Amino acid sequence: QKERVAWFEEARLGVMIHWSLCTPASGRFYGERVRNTEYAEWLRYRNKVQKADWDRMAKRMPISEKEIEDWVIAAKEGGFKYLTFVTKHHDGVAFWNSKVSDYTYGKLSGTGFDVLKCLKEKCDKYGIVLCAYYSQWLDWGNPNGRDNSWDYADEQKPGFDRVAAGRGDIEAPFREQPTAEEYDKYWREKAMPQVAELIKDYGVKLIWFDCWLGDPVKAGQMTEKQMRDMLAMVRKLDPTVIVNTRLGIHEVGDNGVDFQTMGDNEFPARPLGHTWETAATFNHSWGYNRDDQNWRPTTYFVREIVKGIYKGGNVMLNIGPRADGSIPPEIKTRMREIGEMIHKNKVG
Ligand code: JFZ
Repeated sequence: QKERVAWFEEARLGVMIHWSLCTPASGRFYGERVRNTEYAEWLRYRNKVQKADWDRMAKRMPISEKEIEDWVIAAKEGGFKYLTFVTKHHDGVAFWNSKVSDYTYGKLSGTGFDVLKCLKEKCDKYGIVLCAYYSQWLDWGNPNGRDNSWDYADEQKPGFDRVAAGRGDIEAPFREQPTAEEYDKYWREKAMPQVAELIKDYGVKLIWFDCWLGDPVKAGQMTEKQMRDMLAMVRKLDPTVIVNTRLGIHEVGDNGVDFQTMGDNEFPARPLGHTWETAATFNHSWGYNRDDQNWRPTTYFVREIVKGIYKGGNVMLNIGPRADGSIPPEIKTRMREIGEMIHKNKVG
């Protein structure tokens, strides 16, 4: 396990890229802001966006090799060593041509474009390590996934209100959560085989799983067996691939995962005795949100990086590109300035 994380500890700095179907909406649906959060990537859930409306977003996000190369160049110039791309967020849409599920950007956009394949080529070209964020717990696009009470509502249930549904105001109990069997079907038939594809077909070196902190088993999110089976599969496919605690397993070390994911912008008071990483955004939302223009200054991030390294951890900064794939200028400037401060002074 120590050997497995050596490259990651040495790398120290990473970038994350959230570019998913939320980007064309950029924090609003029919003029209404994303409800009760600044996280633009939660729009589908918060505003109860119906599947047909959501899927159409893919046609409003054209991208080419050039923008993807720009992501990697921005990482390189900033002195970042690895790049964690959101391959599937909570909405369930995969950004590679998955053979497991055709709920992909390539199919929905009609372009057939394999974003991850292109990104892999660019990362190889510039010597950046490709890593994958994968939302294993949540998948709002899968009928067996959790928490989608609006697309899969049971209209036969007493009290169902079609007008409220049209407004996007339907909540459970009009659709129960999937049964344990149904959810397990999602886990075995989509989540596990897709993660396998990421490792086998794209050679990603890190799987950045995602669920809320706390105990996922007690919270009824995933079973111990599901999480352990996922980990065992990753280990078997490629023993050099590393995994974070947001798989739902909090133990770091030989019997557990490889590093701890801290809360957003959170640093431990003292070194933890194991590998860890803090992920942070330049503003607040992870996906591009036109209503979130609270950009923190470059000096703030340089301080975060120094603090992170001083406490023995990694720092990963997030880019939320716009629908056309371009990096917002506010982020571009900050990344370049970070690179200048660190590398001109020969710190890294
Ligand atoms: C999760 C996602 O829900 C979010 O959309 C984004 O992708 C982010 C990187 O990960 O959000 C979280 C999950 C857990 C914490 C913070 C944000 N946490 O425990 O501090």
